[in-house]
Amino acid sequence: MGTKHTEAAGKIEAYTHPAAGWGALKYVALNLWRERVSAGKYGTLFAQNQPDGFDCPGCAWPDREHSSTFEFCENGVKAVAAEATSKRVTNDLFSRYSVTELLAQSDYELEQHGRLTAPMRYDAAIDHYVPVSWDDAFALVARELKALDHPDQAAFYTSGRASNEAAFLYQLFARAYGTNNFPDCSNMCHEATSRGLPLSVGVGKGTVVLEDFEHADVIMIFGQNPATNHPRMLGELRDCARRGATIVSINPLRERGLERFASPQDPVEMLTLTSTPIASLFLQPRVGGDFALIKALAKRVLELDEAAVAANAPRVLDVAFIAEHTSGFDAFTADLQAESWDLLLAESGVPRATIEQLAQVYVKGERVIATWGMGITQHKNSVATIQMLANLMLMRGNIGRLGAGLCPVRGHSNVQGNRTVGIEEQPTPAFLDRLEQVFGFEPPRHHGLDVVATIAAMAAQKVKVFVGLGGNFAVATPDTEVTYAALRSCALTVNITTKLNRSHLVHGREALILPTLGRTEIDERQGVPQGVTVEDSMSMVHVSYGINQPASPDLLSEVAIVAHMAEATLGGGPGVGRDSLAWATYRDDYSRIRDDIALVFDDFHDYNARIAVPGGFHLPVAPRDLTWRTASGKATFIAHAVAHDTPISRARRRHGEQLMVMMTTRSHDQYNTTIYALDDRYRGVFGMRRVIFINQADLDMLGMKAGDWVDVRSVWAEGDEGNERETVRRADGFMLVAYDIPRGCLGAYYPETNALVPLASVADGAGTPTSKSIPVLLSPGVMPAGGGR
Ligand SMILES: Nc1nc2c(c(=O)[nH]1)N[C@H]1C(S)=C(S)[C@@H](COP(=O)(O)OP(=O)(O)OC[C@H]3O[C@@H](n4cnc5c(=O)[nH]c(N)nc54)[C@H](O)[C@@H]3O)O[C@H]1N2
Ligand SMILES: Nc1nc2c(c(=O)[nH]1)N[C@H]1C(S)=C(S)[C@@H](COP(=O)(O)OP(=O)(O)OC[C@H]3O[C@@H](n4cnc5c(=O)[nH]c(N)nc54)[C@H](O)[C@@H]3O)O[C@H]1N2
Ligand SMILES: [Mo]
Repeated sequence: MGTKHTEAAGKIEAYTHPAAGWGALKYVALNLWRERVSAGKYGTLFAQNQPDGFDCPGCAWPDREHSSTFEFCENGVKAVAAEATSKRVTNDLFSRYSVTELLAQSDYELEQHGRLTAPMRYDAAIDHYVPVSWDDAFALVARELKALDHPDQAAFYTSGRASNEAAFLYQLFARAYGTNNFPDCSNMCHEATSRGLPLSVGVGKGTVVLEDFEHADVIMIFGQNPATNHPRMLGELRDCARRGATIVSINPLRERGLERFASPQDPVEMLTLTSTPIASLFLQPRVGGDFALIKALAKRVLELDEAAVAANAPRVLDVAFIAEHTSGFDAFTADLQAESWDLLLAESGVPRATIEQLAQVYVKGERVIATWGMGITQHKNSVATIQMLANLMLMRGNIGRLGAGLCPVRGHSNVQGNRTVGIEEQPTPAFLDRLEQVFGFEPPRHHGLDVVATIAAMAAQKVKVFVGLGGNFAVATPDTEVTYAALRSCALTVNITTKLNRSHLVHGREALILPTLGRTEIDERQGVPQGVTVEDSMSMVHVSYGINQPASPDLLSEVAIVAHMAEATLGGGPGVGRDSLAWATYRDDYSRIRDDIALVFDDFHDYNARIAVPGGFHLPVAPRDLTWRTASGKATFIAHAVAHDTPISRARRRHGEQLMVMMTTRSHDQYNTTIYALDDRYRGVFGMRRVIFINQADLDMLGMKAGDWVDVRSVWAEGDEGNERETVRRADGFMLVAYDIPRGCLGAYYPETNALVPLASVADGAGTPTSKSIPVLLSPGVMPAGGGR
C-alpha cells in the first residue's frame, strides 16, 4: 500500500453486503440530512411514482401500474432530496464570488449551494452574475436570436428531464424560428439504439413492457449497472430470479450490485438480513468486445441448429417466425458461417466454453429479454452491436412474444418522451408535413446538428447562440478543452436550470441563468395546478403533479420560460394558418399543448382524457403486434463484419501492449454530472473519485502497483496509417486500483475523464461520443491537491 495510499482522500475496501438493503436505507437518511430536506417534505417521497404524485426524476425505469405501495429507491430519494433541499443560491453568492472564482469550485461544491432562486445575467464589466428581470432576460434572448444571420446559428439543447409539454413547445419555438438544431443528451446516451433499431425492427425503442418480466425465463443484461443507475429494475430482477429465471450479466466488471439484492420493499429480507441472488452467470468481455461476443453467440446458435437438424431433433431456430416475419436471413447466416471463431474469440475476450455456456442458456430460454445500457451504446461500433443483438433475438423469435424482447434501459426520466414529441435533429418529412398542416408555418427541412456537431459548429463560429433546456452541456460533453472554448466563443449562452453548474460558468459573451421549477414542485398557472406528462423507458405515458412549494416565488416553469422566449422572439403564437393559439395560451393551460401534441401525433389521440386514467396509457409499440415498420415491412437481419481497422487497433499498433482501452462510467453517488457524494460503495471506493480500475497483470506489466498515482494521455490519430497525425489529450492525477477487469481495459469515472474523449471519436451512424472506449496510455504521476477527490 505505501504511504502515498494513506495520504489519499479516500479508501478502497471490498463491499461484501447485498445491494440495496440496509446500506441503501442508511444512505437515504444521510441524503435527507445532507440536503436538509425539511420534515414536511418527507411526504414527497411517498408521492413519487404513485398515481396523482409526481414522476420520479431519478430514472426512466417504469412503475408497476396502479401500485399502491411506496416504491423505495435510493436513486429516487437522492434525486428528490437534491431538488427538495432547503439550501438556496441567492444574489449573495453571486455578488460574493466572481464567475472566475466560482469556476475554481468543484462540481460537488457548486451543487451544494442549493436551488437557484432568481434569473441572473452575466455582467462582463465586473465578471459577476447580476440580477435581471424576467422581461429583460427574455428581451435579451430575442435580441440575440434576431441578430443572427441565419436561424441555424442557434442551437437548442435538451436534457431528458423536460416534460413532453415543455419539449414539444421548445421544438415548436425553434422550428418556427427556423432551425432543426436540437443537440440532445440522448445523442450521448441511447442514440445508437434510436438509430440502430428502426432498421432492424421498425422502432427505435424497446419492445417489452413491465409485464414481460413476469414471464421471461432468461434475462441478459448487457453493459448496465442497475444497482446504481436503475435500482427499481433490481426489484424486478429479484422477482424474476425467485421465479427461477436465469439472469446473466455481460460486463467487463463483475458488478457486485448484480450478485445479491436485499429488497427494501421486503420486510422479511430486511429483518432477517437475507437477500436474493440475482445474476447466476457473469461474462466479462473486453471493453468494446460485445459485438464479437454477440456475433459468436449467433454463430453458436446456428451451429446448434445445424446439429439439431442432423440429429432429427427439434429445431433451435424459430423457422416459422423467421419465414413469416423476417427478411435478410440468408445473407445473415452466410456471413455468420464465413466468420472465423478465432477472430470472434480474440475480439470478445471471452473463452469459447463460456460463450457456448451462454448460448445454451439462451436457446433453452423460451422467453428471453435482452436489456442494455451505456456499456453497449458508447462505442464506435454501437449501432452494429445493437443490430447484432436484434439478430440474435430474431433467430429464436424473441421479439413480439410475451415475456421476450428488446429492452434498452434509458437514463433521464423523460429522455424517450422528448424524442417522441419532436426533439430530433433529423426529423422525418412526415412529421414536418404534419407540423406545417397543424400550425401553418414552413418548418426547416434540412437536418440540424447533434451534440458533437454543435460543439464543432460553435468552434467554427457557425453556432453563436446556445440555449440549454436543463442539463450541464459543458461537463457532460467530450473533449472538455475544445468544448469550453466553443461555448466561450458564443454570443449568448442561456441555461434553463434548477441548480448551479459549470455550464453557467463556461459562458458566451452574454449569458443568462433562468431558474425553473422542478417536477416535485407545485406549478400553478392562473390559480390552476398544472400537470405535465412523461414517457418511461417502456413507452408508458403518465401525468405528474408536483406537491412541494416552489423553491422560490420567482421561479417559472419550463413551459412558461419557453413560451416567454418564443413570444419575445416571434410574437403572437406559432400558428399562422389556423385559429392561431398564442404562446400565452399554452403557457397558462398545459392541456392546450397536449391538444396540439395530439393533432401532430396520432398515437397521442385523446391525450388529455387518457392521462386522466390512473397510470396513464401505453403508446403503441408496433413489434409487440408483430407489425414491422421497416422498409421491407418485416423485421430485418442485418449482417456486419468484425471491424479490423479501428482507432483502437491502430493505436495499439503504434504503442504496443501499453495501450489500454478506458471506459468511463458512473459511480454510485452521482447523477451524471451531479456529484452527490464521493463514494462508489458497491465497487468499494470511498471518499474519492480520481481512481482507475486496472487488472493486476497489467499493473505488473507496467511496473506499477495499486495505490500509485498516474497521469492519463489519450492518443487519437487522423490520416492514413503510416502518415497519421496523433493528438494527445490528458487528465492527470488518478490512483490505480487493482480490480477484476479484463486485461488491456481500464475503468474510470465520468466526467473527470471527459477531457480524454476526442470530439471526432463518435459511434458510426449515431454520433455518440465513444466515452466507453478511449485509447489511453498511463504514466507515473503525483497525488493531486485534494488527495484524489
Ligand atoms: N444513480 C444514478 N442513476 C442514473 C444515472 C446516474 O448518473 N446516477 N444516470 C442516468 C442516465 S442519463 C443513464 S443513461 C443511465 C446509465 O446507466 P448505465 O447504462 O448503467 O451506465 P454506466 O454506469 O455509464 O455504465 C454501465 C455499465 O457498462 C459497463 N461497461 C463499460 N464498458 C462496457 C463494454 O464495453 N461492454 C459491456 N458489456 N459493458 C461495459 C460498466 O462496467 C457499467 O457497469 O442511468 C440513469 N440513472
Ligand atoms: N464520459 C462520459 N460522458 C458522458 C456519459 C458517460 O457515460 N461517460 N454519459 C452521457 C449521458 S448517458 C448523458 S444522458 C449525458 C447527461 O448530460 P446532461 O443531461 O446535460 O447532464 P446532467 O448532469 O444530467 O444535468 C444536470 C443538470 O440539469 C439541471 N436540472 C436538473 N433537474 C432539472 C429540471 O427539472 N429542469 C431543468 N431545466 N434543469 C434541471 C441541473 O442544473 C443539473 O445541474 O452525459 C453524457 N456524457
Ligand atoms: Mo443518459
